[in-house]
Amino acid sequence: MSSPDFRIMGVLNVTPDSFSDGGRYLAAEVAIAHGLALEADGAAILDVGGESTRPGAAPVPEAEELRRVIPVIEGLLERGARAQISIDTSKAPVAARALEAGASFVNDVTALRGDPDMAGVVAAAGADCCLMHMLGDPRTMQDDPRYDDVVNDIKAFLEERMAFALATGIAVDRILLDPGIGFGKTVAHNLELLRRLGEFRDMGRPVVIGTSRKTFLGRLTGRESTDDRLAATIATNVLAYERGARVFRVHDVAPVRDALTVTAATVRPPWTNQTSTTK
Ligand code: HH2
Repeated sequence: MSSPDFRIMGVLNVTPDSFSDGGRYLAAEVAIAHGLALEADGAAILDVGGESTRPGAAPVPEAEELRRVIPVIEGLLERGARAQISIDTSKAPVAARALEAGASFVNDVTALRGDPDMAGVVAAAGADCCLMHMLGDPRTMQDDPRYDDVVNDIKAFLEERMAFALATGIAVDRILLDPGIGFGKTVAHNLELLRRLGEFRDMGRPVVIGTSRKTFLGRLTGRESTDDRLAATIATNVLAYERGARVFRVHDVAPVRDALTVTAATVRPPWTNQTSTTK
């Protein structure tokens, strides 16, 4: 197998109310074991989050968020996790503690707007940083979202956020960009973003995509349960790879990894078989 040109970011939610897996990994021990399993399945990044961002989610106090995520990061590293640890937070003190504990990636769904100290924390640590688009905030974002042109509007937002990040001392090669599927978007907006995802590749930074189990997939397929949205999740990730995304934030790492491995081998010529002659 040739080395992949994509990375899978496994979702490790340590929250009682995440939209698809809330509560399952609340106990640190269980979360650590799940993180190690995601790594064994092929996650190159583990995205540890202690505050749900689902539509209508209630904010979590800093002390509670720290209590949820720090033992999980420490435990993962104590058990020898080699995946890059990402902290999914919009609070600078939570990011700072997580980076001290061994995380090296900050996934801030507010794109450095939620906490005035966040950019400085990321810059000082030299951490990777995903800038994601969201319209409004999680409590209001699905109330009638509107755009002039969803792709151009989001590209302009990400350009502005990238300029801000650079101005505060974050190195350009630490920045990743994410159009924020489901964050203030209708089904039609999400589909247009996926269809035109190649336009984000032109911005010159790796594109992150997070469609995993999301509501628009349930709306399209009629699958009410988030557990039944794997096929739809795979379809969108394969498509996103083909259109240039290179980091895939998913709950179901193993099947998405297989799908992307085959997609990458097909799209990236030439594939040479170093190990066997099977069909
Ligand atoms: N989606 C969610 C959370 N964080 N980060 C990035 N960069 N991109 C995304 O699309 C994204 C994200 C929402 O999914 P989930 O973590 O499963 O749910 P919750 O926010 O309820 O914990």
